[in-house]
Amino acid sequence: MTIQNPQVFTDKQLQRHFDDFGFVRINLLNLEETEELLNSYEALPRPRESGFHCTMFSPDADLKTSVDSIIKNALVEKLKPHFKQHTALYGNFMVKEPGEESDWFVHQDWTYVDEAQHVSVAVWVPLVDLTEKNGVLCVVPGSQKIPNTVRGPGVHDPWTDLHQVIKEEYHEKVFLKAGEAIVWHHRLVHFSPPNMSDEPRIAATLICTPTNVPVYHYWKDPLQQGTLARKYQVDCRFFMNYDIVNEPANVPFSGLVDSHFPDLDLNRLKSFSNEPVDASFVHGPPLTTNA
Ligand SMILES: O=C(O)CCC(=O)C(=O)O
Repeated sequence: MTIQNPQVFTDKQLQRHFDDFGFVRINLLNLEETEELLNSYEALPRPRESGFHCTMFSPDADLKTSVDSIIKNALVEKLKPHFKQHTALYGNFMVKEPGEESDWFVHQDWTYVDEAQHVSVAVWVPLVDLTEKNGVLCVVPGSQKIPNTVRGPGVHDPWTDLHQVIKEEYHEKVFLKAGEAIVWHHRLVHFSPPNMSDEPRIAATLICTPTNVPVYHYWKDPLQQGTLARKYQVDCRFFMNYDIVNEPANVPFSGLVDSHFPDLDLNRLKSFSNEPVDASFVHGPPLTTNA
């Protein structure tokens, strides 16, 4: 399959970094804006939870809808100067409470668009400084170049055999400051270790897709053999009501798609990196200042 590399960013330097490594860093929110978003999170009527939790996995559609509008209000205008033509799909808070159970696994995000032609991104903004102790975000630079374009609940993960080596050594830690954003390609492999500090590590995230391009969700029935995934056309409302486990309902079915992709080994993964990657490698400071 030929994969196009459409432009996401207005800034050429950002775009080049994104094409090479699959992510960029942007100074997005100032101190006041960061605090305001943190206060909005604290004020939410939500259950007490432990480990890693995020609002998009909540069964409470009202909570998800409130979070979506809080995050869009905080981030959309700030992102406008950076994006050529991306729009916000939905927002979500991702939280690591202190403790071992807040570990979050090595993965790529779901597919949101037809990736043969389009690129979708996650904008992830920690509301506290990231440290070695509190669950820093870790990425595998260049991994977005691996063209497994059908991803979603139940779809086989071709990275399974590499999870351990990625966690132990083959990654880069991205020490973002509170209010700074990382924007990653949805195929970028990433994870975050547990939060072993005494305070929750709270982040806001916004999924963005190219304007006027259909949004899809792939779902594979875990009880069914084979590699066929079901494809649905969805929108923001879908994600406010989705429970992830059950088959998507009340959205147009767009057909069956083969999700097969061969399992990866470390040599294949390394061939996609532009530079040696190890756990001590850190990219420089953010590439832009506040817009
Ligand atoms: O919040 C985190 O630590 C991990 C975020 C993540 O994996 C995601 O947004 O897909």
